[in-house]
Amino acid sequence: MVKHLNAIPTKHAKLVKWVEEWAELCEPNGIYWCDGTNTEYYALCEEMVQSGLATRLNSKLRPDCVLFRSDPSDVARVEARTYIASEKQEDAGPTNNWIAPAELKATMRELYKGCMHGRTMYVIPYSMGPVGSNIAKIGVEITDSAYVVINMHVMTRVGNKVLEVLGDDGEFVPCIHSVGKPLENGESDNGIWPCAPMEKKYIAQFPETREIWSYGSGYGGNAILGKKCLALRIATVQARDEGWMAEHMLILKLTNPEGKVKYVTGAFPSACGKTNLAMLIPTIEGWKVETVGDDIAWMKFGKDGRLYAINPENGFFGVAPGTSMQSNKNAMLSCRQETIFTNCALRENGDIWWEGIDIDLEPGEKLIDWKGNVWEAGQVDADGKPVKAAHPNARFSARGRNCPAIAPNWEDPAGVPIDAFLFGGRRPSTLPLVYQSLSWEHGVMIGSSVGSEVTAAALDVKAGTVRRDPFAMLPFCGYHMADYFAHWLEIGKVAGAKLPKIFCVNWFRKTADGRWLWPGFGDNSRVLKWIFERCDGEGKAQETAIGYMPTEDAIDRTGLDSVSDADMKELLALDVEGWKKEVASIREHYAKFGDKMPKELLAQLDALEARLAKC
Ligand code: O2Y
Ligand code: MN
Repeated sequence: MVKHLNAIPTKHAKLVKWVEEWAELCEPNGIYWCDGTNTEYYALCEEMVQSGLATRLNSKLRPDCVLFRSDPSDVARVEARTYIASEKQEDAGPTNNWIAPAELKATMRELYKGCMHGRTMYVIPYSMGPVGSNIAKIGVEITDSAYVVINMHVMTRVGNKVLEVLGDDGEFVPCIHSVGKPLENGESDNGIWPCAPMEKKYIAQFPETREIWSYGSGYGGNAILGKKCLALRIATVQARDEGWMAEHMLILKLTNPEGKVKYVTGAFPSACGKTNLAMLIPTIEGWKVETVGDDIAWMKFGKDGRLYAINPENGFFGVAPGTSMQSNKNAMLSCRQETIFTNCALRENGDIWWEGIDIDLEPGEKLIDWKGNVWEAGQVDADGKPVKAAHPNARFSARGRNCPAIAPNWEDPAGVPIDAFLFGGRRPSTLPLVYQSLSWEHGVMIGSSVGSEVTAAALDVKAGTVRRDPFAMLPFCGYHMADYFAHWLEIGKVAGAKLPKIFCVNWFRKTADGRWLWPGFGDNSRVLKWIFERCDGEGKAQETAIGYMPTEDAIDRTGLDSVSDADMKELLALDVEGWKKEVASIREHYAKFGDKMPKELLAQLDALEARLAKC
């Protein structure tokens, strides 16, 4: 019997039995129940600083901040090792990896045997969403990583207050995590956490039994299991079965100069600036954007028929490189204190640094790079390629409450009523700056065909190829993507529903010679203003083959000299020939989903094609 290192804080017999069974298998030194207090958080930070796993940053420049370095092979989510282990393969669909649950559990059980030797097993009761909210869900993560525990403190709501809501027999999503077997001669002694080789890493979701098993990685979404594993992969299945929505969406609060408020959510594939949009500082006089969430939205119908959204998270797991006071001042201020940095570079003055932070180094200043090596500006590798000081997927885990733009009601357990859904990707051509769907079903078609153009170099594909990422959910949907499209259509049929309006935005249009047509960042508030007006049945628009488009004078360009009349014309032009190619490309994308593809969406695509033929 593995000993408990502190008092068991719950009478939930099923939970205690589950924890003790896993302890028997994993054989840790002891079981520690996390209480979620600051004392616990800082004690774990100090322990990791003392053991060499973490570096404490300069307490004047970055109070209460720590820096971690991961194994160079453990730096991002591993989609190739992520599984939706439903009983039937057809329920996982063609876009998810699948192994039969019994087979996967048998394989993983072997890996978990004795995997926590020499380590503590932490038990983390956590709530996704404000504790006690009727939209929130409870999970319990078992992990052998103190780094994961402190990240769960930042990203979720942890501890005894969650156990109180859970009571003696409440429902929870069991989540088991281990970084992998320790080295033969004890823990790694090079200041990084261990991990398993790629072929032994598994990030497994069991949708029918609502379980998460993760082995072999200590990084981000692979290990902080409340985020992508519970709040998206498991929650999409719960949402489908219970009639709500779990989406990969930011949530922002938009206030006009008269003080009128609208709430907007937005789904964009990775690297399209979701966090930047959620924390935007408007360039138009009198408008305000406040942040409710930057990554995930859970939405349920209220009694008034509107969709109410909560941010299930408690913080931001933001990508560091490229973040600066220019690109995202609010994110920079969010991570000034109480922040966990991972795979960033360390300055001589005890501050962090990354590419694109827009902070000049002292002449000749040497950094410690994300691999722990000495680094100098201009350094190149043996092939003459620049060596990066921070890993491109380096992260900051910052608390929501430290964001200067956080909406005062961001933790409202009832959620916020959503007025508009935005979809977008990186599309240098064809898609206009913004347009509005003609109907809910048309909007679902727009969401289901979201994509970003990839560069030929990046993916070994033809330049201009669009990588489709429907609803920005490709790696995060816990069931067949076509059934998920059908769920979106079902939401549109709920009796008495007062649905958000749907818009497609594209901040990434370029001219034929490669110049950006739209400045983006704070100037995206000008597009948000038009969306706000459209939600009120105002805002100048014309009906076109692809949807409602702003007239050329509809977007407020006051004080925006960089976008000429000709640029605006190009940003809002209907490129009929480009759209005909787009229809063909969406048809190819839909074909991947076979017979399960909802007929309504195929009909929407046919209707779009017919409208374009008339142009
Ligand atoms: O590499 C990771 O584990 C992080 S991925 C991530 C982190 C924060 C928000 N979104 C994402 C994503 O991949 O969508
Ligand atoms: Mn995300």
